[in-house]
Amino acid sequence: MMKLGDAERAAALAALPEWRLVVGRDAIEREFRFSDFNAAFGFMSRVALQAEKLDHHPEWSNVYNRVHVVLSTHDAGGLTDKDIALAGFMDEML
Ligand code: H2B
Repeated sequence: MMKLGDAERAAALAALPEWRLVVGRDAIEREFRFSDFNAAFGFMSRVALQAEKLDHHPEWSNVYNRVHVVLSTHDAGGLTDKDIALAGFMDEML
């Protein structure tokens, strides 16, 4: 699996305006906010099923109605198209 090059990275991030690069690490992050815990956990459940299907898993944490997500491909040591695909899926789930 190949890490994204500079041009691919710029194009991918332009298409994911709610996501930003993590400082000091080759990863992207986004904070999701929901109406309540039930909505947040429902989102996490749908993403979890997709993550298993893709065999690609988020680093995330949940506090009540907030879900903080970091995506990076551990096997590649940085951002790959798998992270971009999972970020896109999460955005579509809203
Ligand atoms: N998720 C993420 N984010 N990065 C990986 O490199 C990764 C993963 N690798 N999920 C998968 C699982 C790997 O460990 C299994 C064995 O396929």
